[in-house]
Amino acid sequence: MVEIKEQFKNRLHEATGAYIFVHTCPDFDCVSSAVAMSYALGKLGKKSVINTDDIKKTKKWFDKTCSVIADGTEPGIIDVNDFADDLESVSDRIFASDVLRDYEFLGNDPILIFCDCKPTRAGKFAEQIPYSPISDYFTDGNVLVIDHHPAEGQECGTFLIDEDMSSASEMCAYVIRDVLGVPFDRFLSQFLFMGIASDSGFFQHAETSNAADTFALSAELIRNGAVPNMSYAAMNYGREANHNLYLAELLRNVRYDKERKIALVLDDLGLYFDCGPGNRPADVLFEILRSTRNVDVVVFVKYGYEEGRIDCSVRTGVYSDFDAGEFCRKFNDGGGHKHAASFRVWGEFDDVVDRVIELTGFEGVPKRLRKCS
Ligand SMILES: [Mn+2]
Repeated sequence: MVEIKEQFKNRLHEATGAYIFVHTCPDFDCVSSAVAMSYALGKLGKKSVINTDDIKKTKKWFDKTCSVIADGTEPGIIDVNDFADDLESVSDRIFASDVLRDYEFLGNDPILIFCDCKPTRAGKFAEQIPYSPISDYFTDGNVLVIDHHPAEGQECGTFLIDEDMSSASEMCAYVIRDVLGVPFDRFLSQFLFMGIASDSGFFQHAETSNAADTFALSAELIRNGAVPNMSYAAMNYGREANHNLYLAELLRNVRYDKERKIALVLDDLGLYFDCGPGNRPADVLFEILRSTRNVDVVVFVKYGYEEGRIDCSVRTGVYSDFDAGEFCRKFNDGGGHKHAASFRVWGEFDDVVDRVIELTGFEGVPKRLRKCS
């Protein structure tokens, strides 16, 4: 279990309020951990705001988790209306603002909490902080980092970093329970469970080093109201039929290297426009490919949401010794874990593919040889 420094604990207790940040391209884990921290601090009378690079996605993950809390309520036992105020007040704290503001209601001694990221990975806010009205708060003692991505050299703040953790939500759960002393109610349990389940691929990435703690904590969250099957459904159900079309086309055109260790998936611009970026497959595609015999590494080069931007995600199999995080850090803005990482660059699609091929040592084979060997 993660060890929490005294300095970290003290600062959390002393702070009058908190600016909470999530990483760029927000996912269930960073949103859940931020919402849970905000909610738990609220229980202690400390107000907070959640700053996000992408309000649409943040609200989407937030709403999906709330829908589980609503649907998962057993009639007659707990009334979801009991949580209505909490839901609303947390939702109000997710700010859509493009610029950082100094909010008076956070008191005169606020802290900055980075959930699932470092100050440098807080999207557009990362550059703003030093020039913003909250720059005075941005000091070593005021910055708390809760992250399970590898440490990246010297940065501002007091760190709680543990690469062994399943998710930032798991780390936040320990902070909330053991440092803040806030009990897990249904709201906290569902959000924290969602982050853990999502980042662990519904527990399939659990490794021996920490899995026992992850499962024990998850059991505690389920006992306190998290709903596993509905969490899975909220994360994965409701796809458009176009998603399957996109998936089928990409799978048909996968390139394998000579030894079939690397599966290279190249996005298709036509499909991207026809099916819509929201229908582009990700997790399903990775699961199909990395469970294919011999495949060790899956690299997916994608068109970014803005013109000229190329995104790339890398996943590796359980037995792989390829370090996806190390590979992605060779690119500007790249980062992640050993088994799951990504980067984002600006440039030509084909140039990025060439660079990926060069750096992975991918040796392609003529198409005719790729037929079921
Ligand atoms: Mn995470």
